[in-house]
Amino acid sequence: MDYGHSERPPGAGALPTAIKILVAGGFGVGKTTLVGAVSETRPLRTEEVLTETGVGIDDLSGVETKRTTTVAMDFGRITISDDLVLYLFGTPGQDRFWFVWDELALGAIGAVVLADTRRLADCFPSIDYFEERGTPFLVAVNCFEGARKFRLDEVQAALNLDPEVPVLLCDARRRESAKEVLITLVEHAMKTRDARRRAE
Ligand SMILES: Nc1nc2c(ncn2[C@@H]2O[C@H](COP(=O)(O)OP(=O)(O)OP(=O)(O)O)[C@@H](O)[C@H]2O)c(=O)[nH]1
Ligand SMILES: [Mg+2]
Repeated sequence: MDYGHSERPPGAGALPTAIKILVAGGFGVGKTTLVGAVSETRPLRTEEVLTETGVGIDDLSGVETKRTTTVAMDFGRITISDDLVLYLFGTPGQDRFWFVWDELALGAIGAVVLADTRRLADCFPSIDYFEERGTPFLVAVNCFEGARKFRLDEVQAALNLDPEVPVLLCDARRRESAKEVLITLVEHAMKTRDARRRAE
């Protein structure tokens, strides 16, 4: 049966809004882990095994057990409510894959920048990228065991973030924690958009 564009079968409800979100940050901070933890579909991964070729290039300090790296992107989907579905795109963490970012960033309403406090500076390139493009983002500190615990205001100061950029702690392996990060980002992106509209 053809329901056309506006007519939908009884009980089908309105189509949910689909929102695109990027998950960025330095090498090995847990981007693939986060997308996998929240995704309700089997996440698409483009992992390649880390090989001898990467020795001296890929800095494995802190993630010595890491065996693979993302070469193109991670993709996952999460339904937040009846009217909101998030599509997640995890970026590759290594500098040599920067060319993928512009494609991935198209149409994204915001970005999660994952950070590891043992290697905080690794998220500077991601932060610069989103600041330059005016893409709303937040910083989520992925709490690896044994990582020095910083107060959130210390992270904010160390990264020289605008006060309105949300900074929160998360565990990228836990679905509820990752979901909270995503909801905070959507709220932040909406608030930023409204503020920009008012300023126009
Ligand atoms: N202990 C601990 N390990 C984690 C956590 N998050 C990720 N890991 C581990 O850290 C390693 C790196 O995780 P990935 O999710 O591959 O990181 P990534 O950011 O996608 O890495 P690239 O795509 O290579 O940049 C993996 O071995 C994970 O199992 C965490 O919160 N705690
Ligand atoms: Mg990855």
